Amino acid sequence: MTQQKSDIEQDTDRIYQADHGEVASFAFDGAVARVFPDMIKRSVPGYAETVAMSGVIAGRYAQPGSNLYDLGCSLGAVTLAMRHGVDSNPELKSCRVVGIDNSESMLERAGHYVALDDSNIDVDLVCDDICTYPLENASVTALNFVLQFIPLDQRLDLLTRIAEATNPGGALILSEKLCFDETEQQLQTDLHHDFKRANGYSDLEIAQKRAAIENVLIPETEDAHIQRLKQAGFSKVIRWYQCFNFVSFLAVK
Ligand code: GEK
Repeated sequence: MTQQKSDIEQDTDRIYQADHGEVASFAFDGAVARVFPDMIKRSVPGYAETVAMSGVIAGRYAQPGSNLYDLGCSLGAVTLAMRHGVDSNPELKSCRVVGIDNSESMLERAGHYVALDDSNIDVDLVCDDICTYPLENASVTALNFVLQFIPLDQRLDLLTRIAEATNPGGALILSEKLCFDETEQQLQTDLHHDFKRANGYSDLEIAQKRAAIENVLIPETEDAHIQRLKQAGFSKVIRWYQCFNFVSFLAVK
């Protein structure tokens, strides 16, 4: 069946516009999936660059016949960026891109975007928990703005499984919200809120989203990330990008 663009109409994010009184914890449900492209673009500084460069990085580190994983793929923006990062290289046409997310609402919409996309590289979308899904023969894995939602005590195990599944010379792209020491934290938080205000969010929306996400998204420092990536089995880690309090690392096995 041909997919129509109208199947995937997106809304402007107004989830926290009205006063919620008691704000419920944030969840990746149908309402969030429907506004997700607008929400992430207006909330995560540097999101568009991170997606686009994930495709560029995939083009450099992909290996023939291997899997490229997008863990916590949401609507598949990075899945498709990685697909197009490799599809012009004939040596990489045997690669497979696998997008995994445990939100059915997200994956359903991701399926529409993949169906509308045109490329000779296979894409599989899997609804599963990235903490248990078996990974193998990976050359590039993207974990973009997802580790921050995984319980702290499961993060090393996940990164170790990714490193073990990664072929020598393969890479992990890890993008996260960071936390900082006290002085820098205030400055970075102010800049992040300025960014959200500049994108049309009101102070009420910013405050309610913050309350909803407080116990769900747990950021860590840059040092904690770099140390754990090395402990997990990656030999070289660089910060290739930062925009305010959002960062992206490239970890090579
Ligand atoms: C992007 N990477 O567009 N297993 C599978 N999926 C999970 C799990 C889990 N245990 N925990 C959370 N998720 C995307 C953006 S969004 C980031 C990623 C954000 C999924 C969750 O369902 C959601 O789709 C995604 O991780 C996080 O570059 O909204 O800030």
